[in-house]
Amino acid sequence: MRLSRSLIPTLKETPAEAQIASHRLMLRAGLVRQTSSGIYAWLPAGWKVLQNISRIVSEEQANIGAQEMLMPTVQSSELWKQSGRYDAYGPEMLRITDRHGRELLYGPTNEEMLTDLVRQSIKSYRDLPQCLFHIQWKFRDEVRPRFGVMRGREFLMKDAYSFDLDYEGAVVSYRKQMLAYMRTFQRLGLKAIPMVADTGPIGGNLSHEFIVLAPTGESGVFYDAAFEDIDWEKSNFNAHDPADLENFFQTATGSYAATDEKHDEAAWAEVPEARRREGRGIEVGHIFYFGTKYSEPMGLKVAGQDGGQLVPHMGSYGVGVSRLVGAIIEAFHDDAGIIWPDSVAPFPAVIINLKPGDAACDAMAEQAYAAFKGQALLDDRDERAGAKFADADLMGHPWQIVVGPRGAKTGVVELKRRSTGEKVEVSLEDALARIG
Ligand code: P5A
Repeated sequence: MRLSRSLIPTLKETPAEAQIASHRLMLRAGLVRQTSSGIYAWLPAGWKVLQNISRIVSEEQANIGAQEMLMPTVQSSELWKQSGRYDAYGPEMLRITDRHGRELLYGPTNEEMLTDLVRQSIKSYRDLPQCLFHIQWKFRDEVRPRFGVMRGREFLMKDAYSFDLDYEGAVVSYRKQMLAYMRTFQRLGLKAIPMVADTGPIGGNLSHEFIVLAPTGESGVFYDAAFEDIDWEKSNFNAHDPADLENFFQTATGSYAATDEKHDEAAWAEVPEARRREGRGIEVGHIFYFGTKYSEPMGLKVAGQDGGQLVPHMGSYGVGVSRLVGAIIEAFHDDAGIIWPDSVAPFPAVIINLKPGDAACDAMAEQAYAAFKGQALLDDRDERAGAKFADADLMGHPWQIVVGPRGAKTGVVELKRRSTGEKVEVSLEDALARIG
């Protein structure tokens, strides 16, 4: 993308309405703009980040055998009346009436809709287990939308739903999702800790929240430092071997970790003092086992092996995809701006042409740009060098390739790594090879 021709409206001044670093930086780096309270447009660079996160989430879901699909945002009230949640959900649900006077709603979650779809097609125990997910916009009319995309009214969620024959099967599905979550957050560069949680309007009796540590987080957290050292991406837990899954689950939930709502002083006292950590955190995921809470009232049944009928046990598993953009920025920024982890950066590199119009600089910058096949950002604006450097740091590209008149003559660029600030003068070929 050529910056001179792009809608990436960076801001020098700090927007007054933004209270936390990630919200300020998302506005300043031109990632999003608010269109109504708690509702955001994702501008080109922001949309790329959201897609990168979605791709990682989706790959790790596939890795545990979940199937991707897409359900609509608008739902009929009928299914919610069957489950009993239409009235219970209250003012957080955005209710709509169509021209025929039918009651519709903008989905805050999809337990009912998927239970209905499975009920239409699954008739036998042989068809289970099933696990399906989609990445789709949700709407919740939050009383107090705040902190930008962290607590929005419209937000992007990955929601998965599992259907098993019995409790034992559902526990395996639940643990697989937990493993997928630990791998997902690690690939995003985040240390997330699973904590026992309340189930709220989703319901059920087993639930974990995944909390990323950040001083601006909405939840107070207490945890054992044992969590800090586990490398989930590299640890070889096999999601398809139940014994190994059990082993994983013990590792993930065996040490003390709780949000302030669930904090237990007696259990905390047993954690050796040197390992006790207290802080604040952001809830980036939440998983639930709720048995037959939806399958029973909605009449989802399958024929069992012995001729009888079985009511499937279900769970649902959410990741706050748009909230993650904010959480990642909370974890990775400095005074100058965002520091994107390579896995989610909107562009792997920015090529800064210090002197557009200079034939040698233009030729070298274009050569570098062409090597990225349109995936990098080319700063070809007619701006001062200082402004370009400041914007590159603000936008947080992992690498900066600086092309200036002196180097352009000798085939040398300056390569800067945003995360360390390290700068080296190398040939363009070497720079491209290092970025990989
Ligand atoms: C699980 C999947 C559910 O809705 N049903 C389907 C279950 N769980 S949840 O905890 O209510 O939401 C899942 C994750 O979505 C994110 N989230 C939000 N992100 C931005 N703005 C909001 N207003 C918002 N509400 C929820 C959180 O990351 C949460 O863990």
